[in-house]
Amino acid sequence: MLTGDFMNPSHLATIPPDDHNRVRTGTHPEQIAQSIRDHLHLIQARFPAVATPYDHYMAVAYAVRDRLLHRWTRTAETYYRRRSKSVCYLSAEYLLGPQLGSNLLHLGLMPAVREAVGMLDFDLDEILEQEFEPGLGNGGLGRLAACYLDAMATLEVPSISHGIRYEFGIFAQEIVNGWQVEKADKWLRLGNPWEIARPEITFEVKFGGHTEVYNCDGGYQVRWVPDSVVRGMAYDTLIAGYGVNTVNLLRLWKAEAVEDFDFQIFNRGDYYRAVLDKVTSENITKVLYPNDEQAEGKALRLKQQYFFVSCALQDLLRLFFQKSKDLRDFPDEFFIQLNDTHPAVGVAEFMRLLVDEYSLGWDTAWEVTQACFGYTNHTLMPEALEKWPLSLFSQLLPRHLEIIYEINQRFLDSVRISFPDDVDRLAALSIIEEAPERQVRMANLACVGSRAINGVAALHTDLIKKGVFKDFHDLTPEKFSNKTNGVSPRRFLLLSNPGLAELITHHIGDGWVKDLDLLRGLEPHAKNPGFVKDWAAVKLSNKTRLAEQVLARLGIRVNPTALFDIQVKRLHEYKRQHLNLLHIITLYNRLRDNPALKAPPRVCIFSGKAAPGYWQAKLIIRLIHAVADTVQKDPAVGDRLQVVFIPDFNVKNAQKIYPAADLSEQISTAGMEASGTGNMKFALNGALTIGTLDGANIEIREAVGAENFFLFGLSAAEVAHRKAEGYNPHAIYESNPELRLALDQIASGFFTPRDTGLFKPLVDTLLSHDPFMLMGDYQAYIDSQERVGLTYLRPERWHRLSILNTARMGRFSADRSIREYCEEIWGVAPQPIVMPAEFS
Ligand code: 26Q
Repeated sequence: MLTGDFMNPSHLATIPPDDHNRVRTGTHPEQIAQSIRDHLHLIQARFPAVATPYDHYMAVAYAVRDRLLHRWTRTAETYYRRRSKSVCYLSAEYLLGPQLGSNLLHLGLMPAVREAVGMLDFDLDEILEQEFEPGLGNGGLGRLAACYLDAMATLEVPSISHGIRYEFGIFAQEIVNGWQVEKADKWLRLGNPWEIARPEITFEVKFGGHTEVYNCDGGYQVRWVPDSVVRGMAYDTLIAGYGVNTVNLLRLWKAEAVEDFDFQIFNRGDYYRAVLDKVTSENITKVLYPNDEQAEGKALRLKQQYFFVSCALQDLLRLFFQKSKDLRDFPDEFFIQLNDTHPAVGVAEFMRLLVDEYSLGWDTAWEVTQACFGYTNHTLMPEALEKWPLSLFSQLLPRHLEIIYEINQRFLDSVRISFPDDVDRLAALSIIEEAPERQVRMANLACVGSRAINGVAALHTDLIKKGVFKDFHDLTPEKFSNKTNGVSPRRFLLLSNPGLAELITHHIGDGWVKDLDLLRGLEPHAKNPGFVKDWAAVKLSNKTRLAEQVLARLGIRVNPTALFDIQVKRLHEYKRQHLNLLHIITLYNRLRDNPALKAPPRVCIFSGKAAPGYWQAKLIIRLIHAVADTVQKDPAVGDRLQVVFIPDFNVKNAQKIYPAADLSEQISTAGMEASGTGNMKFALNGALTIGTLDGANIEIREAVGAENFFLFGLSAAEVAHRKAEGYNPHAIYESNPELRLALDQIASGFFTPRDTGLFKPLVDTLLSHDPFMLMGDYQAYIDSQERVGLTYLRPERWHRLSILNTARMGRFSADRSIREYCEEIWGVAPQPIVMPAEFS
């Protein structure tokens, strides 16, 4: 009998809807191999005989992306269904690093993909090397954002993050005759398999023009009539949690021309202007500004900031209206976190959207805004505080300036109630700086508009409360808190140091990957000579691997058993790479004077980029090379001292460097480095630290114990005190013969005989005012380095300290940081994602 079941739609519905997907996104090596073949053939149009390693990389990446996608669908659907409160993270920078390796780890697909790739006769390690990393950030701040994406997804925290899809990321650094040369970073040239273009998700962003008041429902509303409009288009990157089903979104915005707008001009026959407008629009997201810690008042930079923030907030409101109707509920659905002041114009933009576009009354709009913004400060350097000249601001964002005036007026009126005649206080709190030039202070806007303000290490938070934000802290101390930075244990241990990860897992299990405090379980093993030996062997093999790369790239042969003394970070006078050089020169002089000196062979490694316009930083790079050459050529020191500069510090190179370090250099002038995160990556990989009492160094030292940390130098309070009482660097130079010799050598051209005056500007700065107090810390640093050398001569002890160091680094996981943000600021709870049975 015909039951007609085959015609019955409900019967069809019993077939798992994703059945074919299960095959397409299956995790058996055969299925993965088939998927790679399909991509190579059907998407990339390549046949095996001509496919390059890069083609193989693309095919594997697409195959992995397919497997991320159905987890993302499930995640988005779950958030939607549960109406989960989400974090919206706004950052102008994300320094993600290579995606393939970390995605394989997070999805648990490394072994299966390795096998699949083997079946196709490809080589996974070669494939992993092919990737152009998205270098969409300058340094610490951008990399922190990337570690936080990892932690949010791993902790199953509902989040959507927004940023800018720069066509050119941070420049590639080449070294020519010892000088830094910048090359454009064409990371998108061969396509980006990780992004999903969303031509259907676009928003218009206005610029310039004027505002008008009009009558609406018996009241007044303001209309902004711009003189140009740009369209933002979304590009999504999927961010997978480790060992969970959560896949969150990083949504990056690209600027495009708005054709409609062009057409008006076209019709008037102004073809050239229309084409020009297209170019101008697209310029907005062309290139990342390569300066950190130095705010430059460039119009294009403000355009970038406003552009991405406006797209993000419009998109957020779109999502909000999918769930709810009443904007007063917005703070129950979303929290918006500002990564520094770069997205702080968002406070004014959100007010504009609520008041002008959604007709909310001012008071209600302000209440909603203040309830859902948080601001993280990342700097103590006054020159890094963003300020925009009023003239520029009003030209680009006339409506926002009106809104800022209104916010400021109401805010200052409220302050006046408690402090009626305190003009200094009012001037310090004002969002508008009056002299020497009228400017909008973005940090003040962020503070006024936010419910929570935080620093990134205990000392940093203390210093901002007493310094730049003192008046805000007096007013609303409850808004302030500390959230010490953290790093991803997945990327900076599991992925980048597989040898150490395996050794650790062998002894304490693999729980540490998601609960870094479990590393404590290593402590008892520090007494076990067998374990110490294995630990030392892993370090040696990491050092050997780095030595091989140094030889291949630079032609320099370094001794892998020497002490690897490493400083890698952006070049900055406050980070004091040149203090490190003064030690190297002193050690060199001592070795020449006394070949019997009791000191281990050392390889001093530097890596880092200088902002292209930062002359002193570039000169320090040149000096590193000059010293390296001189030392290398001197038979008197042989392999007892070597200096190497590894060009183009980026995430990929960093992952090879941290695991090979014995000694981590964290030597900034106390009170200048907000936190530092490289310090955490080194220590997690078993390097001991030589450092000042600055940023997170202080907390690292507390965690690992004073005996694992070579402390030296003035404290932040002492630095301030010495400056106040009249600091005299020249007197220190006069009274210290070894210091004098080192500086005289630099100044007289000992390291650059063919250009003897080259480094005079550097030495002049040190001897005249020495703003970063190298002279003041020199002797303490040299003495501390001597202790380092003597400790390294006792390998058993060194490795035992190294083990304890790693064992006590649990607190510096980004997971801990994100948990604190969730519980103390965001009010967002984890939402586990459960896959339907057919995917399990
Ligand atoms: C601002 C305006 C115009 C152009 C560029 C900028 C700009 C860009 C990047 C200003 C600053 C930055 C980056 C700052 C940064 O990386 N700060 C670091 O943040 C880390 C994470 O919190 C800390 O660990 C470091 O201590 C801090 O220096």
